[in-house]
Amino acid sequence: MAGPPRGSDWRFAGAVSAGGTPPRLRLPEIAFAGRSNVGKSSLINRLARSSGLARTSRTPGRTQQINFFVGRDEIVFADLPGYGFARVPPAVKESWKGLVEGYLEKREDLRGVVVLVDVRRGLQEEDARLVDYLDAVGREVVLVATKVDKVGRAEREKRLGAIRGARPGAIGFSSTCGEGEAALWSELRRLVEHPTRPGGR
Ligand SMILES: Nc1nc2c(ncn2[C@@H]2O[C@H](COP(=O)(O)OP(=O)(O)OP(=O)(O)O)[C@@H](O)[C@H]2O)c(=O)[nH]1
Ligand SMILES: [Mg+2]
Repeated sequence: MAGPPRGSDWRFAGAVSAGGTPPRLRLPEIAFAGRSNVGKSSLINRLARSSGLARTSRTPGRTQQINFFVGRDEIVFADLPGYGFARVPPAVKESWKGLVEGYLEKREDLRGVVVLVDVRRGLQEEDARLVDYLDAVGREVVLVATKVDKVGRAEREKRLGAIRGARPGAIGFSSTCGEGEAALWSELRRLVEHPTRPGGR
């Protein structure tokens, strides 16, 4: 990558719902996962410098599909549906699991998964379970603690310290002010240019 793709370098490249087939893009891919409303789509828009690329919303759990975005025919971002929202019927939970686990296990060009947590909440049970699962299936994980603009400096350092105790190298991020953007891009560049198993076969 010469530099991060920006703005009009990006395009929507399709979506997949439970039971469907994801688009074949044949480019190094990074997925973004985390609780509903944690800020996955906002982070994608920030990294892409394209405000309307991924749809953001105040209503958690609206999207039950994986959306794919291509940046300059060099990299793909996959926006995964969020988990952890209250009052979902078991059938929806099952279809989420089937869609996301099938994707995470089988997607050939997947180079790594950015797992987002809210800096104020840290790693909750479902987040820790996802990270353990990704470690177990051999996927690279980049942990991002987002919405750091919502807490003061002292509080932020304390919370980031706790999160880094569980996952050294976790990146503090804000989609609002752009903190952590360069650090995250440099991790993504590493995953794209120096792939490890299983994405880099
Ligand atoms: N202050 C602040 N607000 C944020 C940040 N990131 C996201 N938000 C807000 O949090 C809400 C949810 O953001 P989304 O990006 O839609 O979250 P999501 O993880 O994609 O949610 P789902 O697609 O439902 O799983 C929106 O109101 C965003 O504006 C951030 O870094 N700082
Ligand atoms: Mg979203």
